[in-house]
Parts: sequence; structure tokens; C-alpha cells
Amino acid sequence: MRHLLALLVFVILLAGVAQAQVTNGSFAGGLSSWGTATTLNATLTPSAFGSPANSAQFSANGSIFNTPIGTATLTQTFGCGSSFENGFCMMSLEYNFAHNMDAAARITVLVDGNPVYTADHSANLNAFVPVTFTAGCGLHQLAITASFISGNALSSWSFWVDNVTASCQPSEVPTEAGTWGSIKATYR
Ligand SMILES: [Ca+2]
Repeated sequence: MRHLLALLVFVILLAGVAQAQVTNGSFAGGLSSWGTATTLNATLTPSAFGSPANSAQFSANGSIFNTPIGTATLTQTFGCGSSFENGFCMMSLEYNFAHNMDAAARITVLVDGNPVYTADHSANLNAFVPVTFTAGCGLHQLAITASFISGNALSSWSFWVDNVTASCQPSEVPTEAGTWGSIKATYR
């Protein structure tokens, strides 16, 4: 009985890991469940602005002493389905950008340390931009980094990231209804 219980707990834990997805990808819970790291003048804070609301804001402001330099990085490790599944982990996010006084900055998205998206911005975006990328199903680390390119002591820049999602999509085509009909026919 004890072995059976242990096995049951193990199976439930395994199922829990397999089903885990990106947590708080809407940022309704601020930056909870996300790891954050910043260098120099850069900051990473929860924002009420989003798509439609609440996001992670990556920023740097200039000052009389310095340009808006630095890097802000947001990370989360999550299970996207099971590594035993044949399929693709479909991931997506949305971001926006705004700047003042000629600042330019770069956003980079990395999966397991490999860049899957990068874009440089030096003009305000007027809407959130969707980005999609894929990896195999299983455990992944997602990192979103914003970094300074150029600017002056009076300039500033911000990226807002929202709606981070991941879903394991099986690559095998489901068995057609006709096949099921033929199976039923065989056993009739
Ligand atoms: Ca949101």
C-alpha cells in the first residue's frame, strides 16, 4: 500500500511538472514568479500599462551624470509539456517601446541561452508587437533582455513586455475518425 501511495504521489508530481506552463505571464501579479537582474542605470519594475493592462517595464533614464546605460533581464524556467512528447513548444509575447531625446535600445529574447528574437528600436511604437518562437517540448529557461544602444544625459528608454505564453503542441496528427470507425468495425 505504501509503495502504491508513493507511486501515486510520484505520478501526480510528474503530471504537475508536465503541465506547468509560464506563471504570471500576464503580469497581473506584478513580477512574481519572474527572476530579475539589472546593471548600471537600468531598472525592471511592474507597470500598470500593458496589453490590455499590467506588464514588466524595462527602463533606463539619463541623468546629468550619465547616459541611460545598462541592461535589464527578466527570466523564468518552466515546463512546456513533457520532453517525452513529440511536438513543439509554441511561445509568444508582446512588447512595446518608447523613448525620449534620441535614446535607442535593444530587446533580445533567449530560450535556454540561445537568442530567438532581437530588435533595435529608436522610435516609439504605437502598439504592442507580437513575437512568436518555438523550441522542443520540455523544460526551458526564457530570458528577455533590454539593453542600452545609444543616448545622452537627457534621454531615456523603456520596453514593456506582456502576455508571455508557452504551449506544447503535439506534432503527430490525431487519428482520424474514419480510423476509429474501422477499429470498431474490426471488433464488431
Ligand atoms: Ca498584462
